[in-house]
Formats: sequence, structure tokens, C-alpha cells
Amino acid sequence: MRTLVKNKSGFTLVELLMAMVTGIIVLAGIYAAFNSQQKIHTNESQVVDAEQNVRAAAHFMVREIRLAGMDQTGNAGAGFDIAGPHSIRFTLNFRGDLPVLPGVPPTPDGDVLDEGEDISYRFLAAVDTNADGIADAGATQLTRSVYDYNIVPNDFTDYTLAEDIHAIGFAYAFDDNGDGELDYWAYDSDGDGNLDWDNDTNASLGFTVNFDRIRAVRVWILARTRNPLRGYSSLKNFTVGNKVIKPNDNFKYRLLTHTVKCRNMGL
Ligand SMILES: [Ca+2]
Ligand SMILES: [Ca+2]
Ligand SMILES: [Ca+2]
Ligand SMILES: [Ca+2]
Repeated sequence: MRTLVKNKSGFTLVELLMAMVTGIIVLAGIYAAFNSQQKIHTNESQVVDAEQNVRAAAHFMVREIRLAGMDQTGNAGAGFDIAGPHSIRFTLNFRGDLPVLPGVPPTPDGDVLDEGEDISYRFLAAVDTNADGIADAGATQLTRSVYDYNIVPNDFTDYTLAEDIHAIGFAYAFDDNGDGELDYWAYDSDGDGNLDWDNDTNASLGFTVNFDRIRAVRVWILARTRNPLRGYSSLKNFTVGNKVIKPNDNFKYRLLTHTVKCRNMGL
């Protein structure tokens, strides 16, 4: 006859269930800790990526804007062509028509029509259709455009300087009373080749200023993370040139501002 004997060395169903439940709780705890670590890690690496991206772009751009108007010959007419609130175009004269041989320093000629002498920084019109300096799709490329006089028809060659840029802004300083101190930060609001709008008061200057009098450029670049961050809400306001931007989403934003003295202007 079969007898039911309790196996002392085994587990009862209750013990087994308790062990399973305990196991699940422990695993859930480990998962939660891992998940939150993972989340922090993903968020942090995205922020680091965004910062490196925008820093490198700003560094390059600042270095080049500093050279605006550079011209050893003094008669190439180098300087600013566009001094807009969201785009800049400037020239420098540092080389001539002929290809430069390796090891031979370039000899500037009397124009700003050679390779790399006519530079713009901007959002392309297709990605900022209303030209307000804010990427239509939330983020876009900051483009460095080089006007190329060696191709027919002459046109810009565009290079992506940085991705994930939300907004860009520029303002230009000049010394109004000639005492050597910069007095206004302004920009050309109507594209007629004269500064006319005060960036700080957002009102007309009341007079116009030739681009030759620009002595410094201020640059704002507002970058954001490539993807929204889990569990993050953007609450800050950012001043970018002539506007205050208030993102309302889950991206993390990083604003870089640089003031660039244009050493070659006003020589
Ligand atoms: Ca030249
Ligand atoms: Ca836009
Ligand atoms: Ca002054
Ligand atoms: Ca104007």
C-alpha cells in the first residue's frame, strides 16, 4: 500500500512560493537599480555628446570669425557682407589665384575670391523656412558655407559644422562715439548692408551703421540632445540673439555664447 510520507528534506508548496516571490522581488530590485543606472548613463552620455558637438563647432566658428576682414594687402575689401541676427557672412584675403605648393606660404592677392575667403555660418533656408534662427524641425545642422568662385555658376559649398542645433543668433558691436569702447550690440534687420537694430533693446538704433565699423561679434548657439531624455523636462529659458527661447519638451539644451573680437576690422 502506498503511503504518503512527508519528505523532510524537500520544500512545501508554500516554501517554494515564498522562495519564488522573494526571488522575484530581488530581481525586480536589481532590474530597477540597473534601469535607473542605465537611464542616468544614457541621459548623461547624450548630454556629453551634445556638449562636445556644440563646443567643437563653436570653437571652429569663433576662430574663423576672428579672422573676418583679414587682408595684408589692405585693398581686397575684406569684411562683413551679411551681419544678420541669424546668419553671418564675411571675407578675408589670405591667398591668391594659384594653387599653393606644399611648404610655400600662400601669397594674398588683391581680392577675396579665392578658395576659403568668403565664409558664411547659417541655417540653410530649407530647414529654417521663416528665417527666425530656430530650426523648423526642432533641431538641424549648423552649416558653414564657403562661396566658391571657381565653380560655374558660382555658388555656396555647404559643410555641416554641427548637428542637433536648435537655434543660432548673432549680434555685432561697434564703437559709436569713437572712444575705443564698444557701445552697441546691433544687427542688420532688413539686409540692406547697414546695422540698424539694437539687439539689447530690440528697437531701432535710430541711425544706421556701416559694416566697416563692426569690431566684435557675439555668437549664440543653442544645441540640444539628439533624443528626448527619459524623465527629463526642459524648463529653462535661453536668450539667443534677439529672442528668448523657452523649450517645452524632454530634450536637454545647452547654450554656448561667445564674444569674438575681430582683430582685423578697423585697421
Ligand atoms: Ca585672395
Ligand atoms: Ca525657423
Ligand atoms: Ca564707445
Ligand atoms: Ca539695415
